[in-house]
Amino acid sequence: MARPTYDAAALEPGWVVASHGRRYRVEVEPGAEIDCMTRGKRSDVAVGDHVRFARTGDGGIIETTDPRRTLFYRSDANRQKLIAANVTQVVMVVAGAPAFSEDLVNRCLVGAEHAGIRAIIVLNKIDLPEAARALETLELYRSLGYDLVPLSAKRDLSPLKARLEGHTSVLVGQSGMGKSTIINGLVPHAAARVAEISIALGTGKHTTTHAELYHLGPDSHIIDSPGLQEFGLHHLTPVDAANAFVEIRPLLGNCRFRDCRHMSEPGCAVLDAVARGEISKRRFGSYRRLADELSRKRAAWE
Ligand SMILES: Nc1nc2c(ncn2[C@@H]2O[C@H](COP(=O)(O)OP(=O)(O)O)[C@@H](O)[C@H]2O)c(=O)[nH]1
Ligand SMILES: [Mg+2]
Ligand SMILES: [Zn+2]
Repeated sequence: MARPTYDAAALEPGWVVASHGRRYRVEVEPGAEIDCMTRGKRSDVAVGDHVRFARTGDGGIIETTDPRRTLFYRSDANRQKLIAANVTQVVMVVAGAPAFSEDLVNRCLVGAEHAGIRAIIVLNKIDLPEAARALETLELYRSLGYDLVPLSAKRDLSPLKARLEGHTSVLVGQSGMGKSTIINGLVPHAAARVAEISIALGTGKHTTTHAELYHLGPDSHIIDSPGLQEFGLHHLTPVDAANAFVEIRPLLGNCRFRDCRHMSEPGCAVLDAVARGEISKRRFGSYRRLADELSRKRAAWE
């Protein structure tokens, strides 16, 4: 095994509180942050990671990452795209306008289930007339056991505040849903900090082009992430996908064929539940599209 090029005893511990590409802000103690890089092409460090870094003048080089409690990430055919490490809760933010993609909601939920992270859904902008239809759509998720929190970030964030207590949460969603508005409502001076970090990490614009962690209290933290257009799940098998749909999971093992794909097989417990109306057609459609995509991906590999 190659020996590390660093002196482990000289490394300092820190907490990654902002990331953009391979540039990171690492908190060494409350209020004290250092700009760090990774070595070479390494980019497997995420906001929320506890790391060990070597000082280099006024900056640092991240050498190791401590074992993670959780890792929330997406993936395409080529690579993983880390979103946040060590979070205990994914907060999916949607709104009535602009319209949100239900498939994207399902994919985020699947990603969270697969990573073993609790997920809740915030319906923002309930002050808009379009909220009524969105709420109707989302009742399905409440019936599946997901906590659904309707609110207006511009008026009152207290319904969400209670749910953030004691958690490290990551806000995810399409752009325009109100993630930054939520952060600005929760964290005083957040907007100023985004601007400051954008300059430090060289992102240039004052928009959420990087992920960033804010402290809400001693045990409560929240991570803002860049807007999502898609949520690739190439790290899952079709069986993983079935297990990540909370209403399909308990039926697995009840199908006639052990390797049932729940597509058109006779004696399929999942298809029977769909026919009886116990599993929603919308959710099953989402599962099918995902499982289809994942099995085509595997076929291409074989
Ligand atoms: N009517 C209404 N508009 C909101 C609310 N929250 C955010 N917005 C608006 O939605 C737009 C997108 O918000 P932003 O926080 O930038 O979304 P992000 O892309 O998810 O970070 C902005 O014009 C906000 O002013 C809300 O509760 N009600
Ligand atoms: Mg934003
Ligand atoms: Zn089946």
